[in-house]
Amino acid sequence: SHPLDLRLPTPGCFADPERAGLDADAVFDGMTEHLFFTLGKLAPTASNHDLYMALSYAVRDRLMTRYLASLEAIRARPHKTVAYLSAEFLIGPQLNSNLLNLGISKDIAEQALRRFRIESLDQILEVEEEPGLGNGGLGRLAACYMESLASLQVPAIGYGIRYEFGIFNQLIRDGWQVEVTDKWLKGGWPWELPQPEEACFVGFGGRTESYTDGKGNYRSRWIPSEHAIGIPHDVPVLGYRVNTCNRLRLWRADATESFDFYAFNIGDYYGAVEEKVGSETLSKVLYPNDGTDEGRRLRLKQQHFFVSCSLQDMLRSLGNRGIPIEEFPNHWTVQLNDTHPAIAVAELMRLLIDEHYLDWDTAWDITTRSVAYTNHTLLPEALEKWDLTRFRSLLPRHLELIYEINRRFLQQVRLRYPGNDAIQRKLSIIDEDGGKAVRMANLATIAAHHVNGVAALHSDLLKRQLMPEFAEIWPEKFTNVTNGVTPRRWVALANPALSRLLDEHVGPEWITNMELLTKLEERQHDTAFLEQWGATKLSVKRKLAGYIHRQTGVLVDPSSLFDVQVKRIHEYKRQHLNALQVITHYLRIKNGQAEGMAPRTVIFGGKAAPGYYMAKLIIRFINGIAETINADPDMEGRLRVVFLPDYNVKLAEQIYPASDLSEQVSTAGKEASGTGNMKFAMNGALTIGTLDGANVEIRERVGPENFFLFGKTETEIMELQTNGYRPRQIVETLPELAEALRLIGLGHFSNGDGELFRPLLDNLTGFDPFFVLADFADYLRAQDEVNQAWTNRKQWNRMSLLNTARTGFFSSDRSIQDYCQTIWKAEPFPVEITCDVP
Ligand code: GL7
Repeated sequence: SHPLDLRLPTPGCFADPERAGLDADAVFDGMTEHLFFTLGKLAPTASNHDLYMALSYAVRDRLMTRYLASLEAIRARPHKTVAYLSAEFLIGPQLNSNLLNLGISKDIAEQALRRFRIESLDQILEVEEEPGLGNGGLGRLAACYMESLASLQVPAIGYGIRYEFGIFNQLIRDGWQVEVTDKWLKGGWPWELPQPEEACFVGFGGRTESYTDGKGNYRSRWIPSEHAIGIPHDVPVLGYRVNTCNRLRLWRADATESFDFYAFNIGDYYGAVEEKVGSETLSKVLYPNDGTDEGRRLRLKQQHFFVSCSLQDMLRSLGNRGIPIEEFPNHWTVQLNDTHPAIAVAELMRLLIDEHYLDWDTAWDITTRSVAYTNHTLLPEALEKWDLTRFRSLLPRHLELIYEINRRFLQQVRLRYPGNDAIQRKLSIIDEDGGKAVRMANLATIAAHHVNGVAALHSDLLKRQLMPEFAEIWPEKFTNVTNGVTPRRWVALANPALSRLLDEHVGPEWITNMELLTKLEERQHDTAFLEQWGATKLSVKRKLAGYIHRQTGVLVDPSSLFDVQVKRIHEYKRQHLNALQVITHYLRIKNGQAEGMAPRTVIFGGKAAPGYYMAKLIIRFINGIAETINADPDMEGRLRVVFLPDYNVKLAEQIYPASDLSEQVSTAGKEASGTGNMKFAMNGALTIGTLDGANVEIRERVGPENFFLFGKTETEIMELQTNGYRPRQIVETLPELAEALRLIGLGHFSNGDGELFRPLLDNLTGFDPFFVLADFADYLRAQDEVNQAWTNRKQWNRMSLLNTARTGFFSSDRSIQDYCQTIWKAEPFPVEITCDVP
């Protein structure tokens, strides 16, 4: 047994890891102290969760010097800081990533853990709850960007919402998705630092009035009817092996007071309680929609809440440092992650004009020099529009400001296109067709100094299809920054086996310079190395096979081809296209036409928005197919289908490294970028995909011979749409498809219930809005190619190696460098720490 040792840890810099408190003894000491003092536990009775908490606190202690030094560096020598505004930050588990970025190896952590009788770090990582503060790609992108900003030593702050309940947990019951509340805070979350003294007030509702100020100026003021308080909860974001530790500032809403005493005195007790409850529910729950706008009033309230707090915080920090407000654009560059924070345009104008008494032109100049906007989707159902009446009732002053912004802008449009009423109607912030509404994308585009799409194709379509008139007025405003993902989480942490191989053959610098991976190409004909490459993949697949068995009871063969589609369930992402292909595969085996078909394990994962009926039916469909196929003795050793429940960051970290084939099969023109596609390719999976989003660039980089392309192009899809598309005719020409649809209609995958999947069948054979059937034959052809390639394993391993070697471009470090150079004009600012300062 080990006696308690109460020495304080000495966090420091990397020059001297011993003194920096990053060795096993120091980690053990830190854990011991936190177990005793912070958690009130004795080591012999500590649970794995206690030890997780203790290790997390010990690790967090070791971030503090860097975190405080980073904040102090900016205060002492102001540098331009990136403010990344996002309604979602899907940051994933924190412990392992902080260990990695600090430089506490798994071995050191395990030396410390063994003294608590824990053999492996994984046992402790397993109990960590991840904060699901995002839906999918958009939220995860924000998290990768925060990590890369810190690793590149760029001063940055992420601003968002600390939802009490994140994205729901998904259960599968009788093949259906069941949603369960995500109580991620229940065990205590050790990674946040609440800062109640930096709280901000936010108003809602009420009315505006005009008045004349002391200088005889005509002004407006807002008298809100309701308030909320935002309490910052800060999460340190450490860069990889650097001193920069930025801050993710998440706002939690609190009621302004425990009682409205006036209402209380006049006897309206319930009215008083209502305000309290109303403001407390503001940050209660994340809306579980991925790329669909529901126009809910509470969501607009959430948006205004976190945006207002964040802008007030930025202005206050200038004030604290004695920097004049006119300098705002030199100190802050404000990035709007989609239109969710677009109310920032009006709120910044309001703060500058109403609360800091600037004139319109100065305020507009400051706003437009600070704000930039990233568009993440072209889908019309995702473009946020707020009903005008509702908007006015919640944000009356903002609506006045938006009218004035619009009036001035439309005047410019009028001068440029005299008499062109159609253009004015299209560009106006106010939608006048049907019920009047505020179009947030137009507001963001008019104010932003840059508007960017998230992949080359998407940015091009944004300019040519969604906003051609804006692009004509401001050609220089529109630009592209192709998305990226952080190699720390998605390669180093998720795939230690591959990382060791890369360290050995490329050198450990790949982790901050992914372009170095091209060095792997030297090995592409080295038989022994290719075998090692394949063996590494197999070892990771064994781990996933174990997980699949534990979770679903299905036994899968690790040497079979792991064919994977994990992402939110959406019709445009076409999980049903993949499912139909599985049925064809099944039928070929059944009909004795499967000679030469390699054993496959088809893996699906993803959540459906709770109100998205068709997506939920697709989940039921996949589970129905899985049940039928996995129970059929003829399929034994040949075909397995798995739906892994509750796809999240933690599960993703297990899946990407264990995949052979990455399914990226969206209808061309619909997926803005995709980022899972990048994680797969980096980890050596080959892609079967359409020319959509970043698939286009992935294919260009890995080489067309190392990518299984199929499907209609965006242009061809558009042509089909205009010339009239008849899916039923396609069925008539494709017997395998007809047979698959017939079986579904007979209830073959639903225990004889022929009605269950009727809506799906009707959708596909009626309108087929996402052109599933139009791409089906070509998809089968590409799947046959996959099968062919897989049978020559050496060749496959070579293609896999080239995918890893050539996807360095998709590191979020590259994306962030792009943003810094073309949009933010922000630069690295290394933080120095002297070792002897505790
Ligand atoms: C998304 C896109 O759908 C996705 O293709 C993209 O990779 C991601 C990040 O840029 O943004 N847009 C969107 O509204 N959601 C996305 O995930 C929800």
